[in-house]
Order: sequence, then structure tokens, then C-alpha cells
Amino acid sequence: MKLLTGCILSGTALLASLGTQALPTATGFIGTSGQTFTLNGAAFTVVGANSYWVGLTGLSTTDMNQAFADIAKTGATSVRTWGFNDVTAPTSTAYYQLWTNGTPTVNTGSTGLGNFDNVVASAKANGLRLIVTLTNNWSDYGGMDVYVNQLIGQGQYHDYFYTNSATQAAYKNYVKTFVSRYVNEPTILAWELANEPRCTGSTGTTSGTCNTTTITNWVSTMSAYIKSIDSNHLVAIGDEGFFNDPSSSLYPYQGGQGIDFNANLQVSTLDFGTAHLYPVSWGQTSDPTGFGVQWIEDHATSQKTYNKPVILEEFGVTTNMTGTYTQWYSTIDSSGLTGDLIWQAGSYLSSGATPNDGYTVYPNSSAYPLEIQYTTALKART
Ligand SMILES: *[C@@H]1O[C@H](CO)[C@@H](O)[C@H](O)[C@H]1NC(C)=O
Ligand SMILES: *[C@@H]1O[C@H](CO)[C@@H](O)[C@H](O)[C@H]1NC(C)=O
Ligand SMILES: *[C@@H]1O[C@H](CO)[C@@H](O)[C@H](O)[C@H]1NC(C)=O
Ligand SMILES: CC(=O)N[C@H]1CO[C@H](CO)[C@@H](O)[C@@H]1O
Repeated sequence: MKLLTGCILSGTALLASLGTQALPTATGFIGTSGQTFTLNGAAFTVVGANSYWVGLTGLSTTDMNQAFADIAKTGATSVRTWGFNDVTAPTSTAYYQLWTNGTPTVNTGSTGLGNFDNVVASAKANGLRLIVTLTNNWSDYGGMDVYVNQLIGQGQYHDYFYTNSATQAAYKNYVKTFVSRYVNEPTILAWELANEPRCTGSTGTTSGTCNTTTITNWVSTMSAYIKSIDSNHLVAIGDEGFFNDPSSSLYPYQGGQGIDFNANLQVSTLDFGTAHLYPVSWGQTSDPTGFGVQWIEDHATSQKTYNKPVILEEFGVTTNMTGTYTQWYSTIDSSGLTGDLIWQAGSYLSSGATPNDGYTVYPNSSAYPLEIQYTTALKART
């Protein structure tokens, strides 16, 4: 993944860089009512894109603003991003927690939470709300395995993250520092516990005792913990939305990764459900488009059953994008699924092109006009 470099401006410099232009202010916190999100008593449509990199790759505030402006031009209301980067040595770009011989220190300086302040200010200036994810299942930007390696032992099982008392305490400490800083900030739409939590991580190892109960217990504990320190913001998991039906012939429906979407949706301290959609990575290669249509409809059914919002907060194919996305977007619209965020936004910045993992939609990509079309459709629905 390409790392971008650039200077980091303070919040004051960000305001100065915006000149005399009036800043839209985010007022009111996003809430939920039944299956819809709300803002100041009206329905709020969660629609937009992922930009995990905006606070990680050392972007200047000018470039952050450009990245958010490119997303806002699609009619988006919301952006999902990473609120973590766990490192074992300081980096020249942003990092949020530094681990030294088993001791974590949250980076509250200009390359840490000070940098994230700029992300928040820049999203706000572009009229966007942020869904912020607080750790990763995968080793990208550190994630759960850094906690496991540092606190339990190098190479210990990934799923111990969910049950070990030391990793749970360290995660809570990080979350407390991060979340407390933004308790009164309406630009934050929601906190997410982790990107794609599973029993196995990048190393593929598991203790063999992890199942859906393990992760449901962890999400119950940690979502309640966030609610105890921040009652203003919504909380969700950030998981892939796997179902737990061991009799299914399809892997994303079998619960093998430790996720039970319907059980998690019933946890009272979780405000909405999340699902991802990558048929090809999940081995659903014979008809990826059709698999996705069914996946969206099945999550809309759970949404109605448990009467909570559900969003398809990541989705992607790397070929046949416009054909596939036309069908998926129109199914989101027709099924009544609450919202969606495409993976992933792209921009051409002063520092170069933002990361492209094959799914990136830049402003001149053929799928970008589709985003505009269906953002408009989804907002018109409410
Ligand atoms: C999950 O595993 C635990 C033991 O680790 C076991 O007690 C429990 O019954 C299992 N739950 C499910 C749903 O399989
Ligand atoms: C491409 O997308 C269309 C939907 O518009 C779908 O019918 C077709 O099966 C897709 N083709 C491939 C190769 O996935
Ligand atoms: C989009 O714009 C970038 C930067 O100007 C350029 O390098 C790229 O070739 C363009 N792609 C398309 C499909 O037009
Ligand atoms: C296995 C997997 O899905 N890995 C993804 C995890 O998230 C990063 C971004 O942080 C992607 O680049 C990886 O592809």
C-alpha cells in the first residue's frame, strides 16, 4: 500500500486554509428510530463511502479536504474510516498507539489524535459524518494481533484477543482515550468496535475454542463499555454480517468465522447492524452479482425482524463494477436496506493517487456516476 507524505496542519491552520468560506457545522447527534437513522427528529440517510486511509497516510489538511470533497460531490452523507494504527516503533505518518515491550501509549500529539482532529474538522467542513472503527481483525495498521503479541505472547492465538483480561483492558483503555476526546462532537456518526472481527486473523490461527458465542460476548461487553463513557453516539460492530446457519451450503452463511449476525443485532447496546459483501473473496464466484442480491435481501429481512437499521457498509467487485453495482444498489433501494457505504473512495491529491486495492472508485471512474445516481435515490426514499 502506497504511503503518502505531507505536512500536518493544526486545526487552526485548517480553518485558515479554508479562508473566509462559512463552515457548515454539524449540529445534533445521529440517532435511530426503528429501522431508520435520525437527525434532529428527521430521517437521516446513511450513504457514502469508505476512506480508511484519510487519517493514516500523512495527508495535509488540504488533501484531506479534497478527499472528503470528492466524496461529498457524490451526494454522500457519511464516511467510514480507521481510528487506529498500532505500531511498535514510531512512524513518520500518523499512528495512534505505540507499543513498547508490552506497554501501550496512546499518541495524543500532532501525529496521533491531533491528526485525527484534522480528519474530523475536514469531514465537518464538507458536511459529512464519520463512522470510526477502533481496531482491525487484520494486521493492516496493527490491529488485534498487536495486542495479542504484546500482552500474551508473540504468535499466540488471534481469538485470545476477545477473552484475555489483559487484551480486553488494553482495548478498553485505548477506546476510552479515543472516544472521550470526541464525546461532544456531532461529526462522529458512530463508533465501531472492530473492522471485520473473526475467530481467525491474518495469521489464520485459532485456539479452536472460538465460536459465535465468543464474539457475541465480546461485542456485548465492549459496546456496553462505550455506552458507559459516551451516551451521545451510536455503536456498531463493523463486522461482515455473516449468518450462523451451520446447515447452509454457503460459507458466508455457516457461522464458521464466529459471527452470528442475527444474535448480534439483538444486543441492546448495539444500535445498528453492519454487513460487507465480497462474493469473490468469499469463494462465491459462479454468480457474484446474484449472490450479492440475495445477501442484501437477507440482511434487509433481519433488519425488519429485529427492527434496527442495517447498512451494507463495505462492498466490492474488481470486474464488471458498473453492471454489478447497478444491481446491488437497486436491490438496496428496493429491499428497504437502511443504507450503504461503497469500498472505497479514491482521489487524486497533491500527494498523488490515494491507495487502490482494485476496488477504488476515483472521480473519473465509471462507477462514480452510479454513486451519485443511487445516493440520490436512497435520499429520496425517506
Ligand atoms: C462455544 O464454545 C463454548 C466453549 O468454548 C461452548 O461452551 C459453547 O456451547 C459453544 N457455543 C456454540 C454456539 O457452539
Ligand atoms: C455483470 O453484471 C451483470 C449485471 O448487470 C450480471 O448480469 C452479469 O452476470 C455480470 N457478469 C459477470 C461476468 O459477473
Ligand atoms: C483519471 O485521472 C487520472 C489523474 O488525472 C489519470 O491518471 C487517469 O488516467 C484517469 N483515468 C481515467 C479512466 O480517465
Ligand atoms: C483480508 C482482508 O480483508 N484484508 C483487508 C483488511 O483491510 C485492509 C485495509 O486496512 C485491506 O487492505 C485488506 O485487504
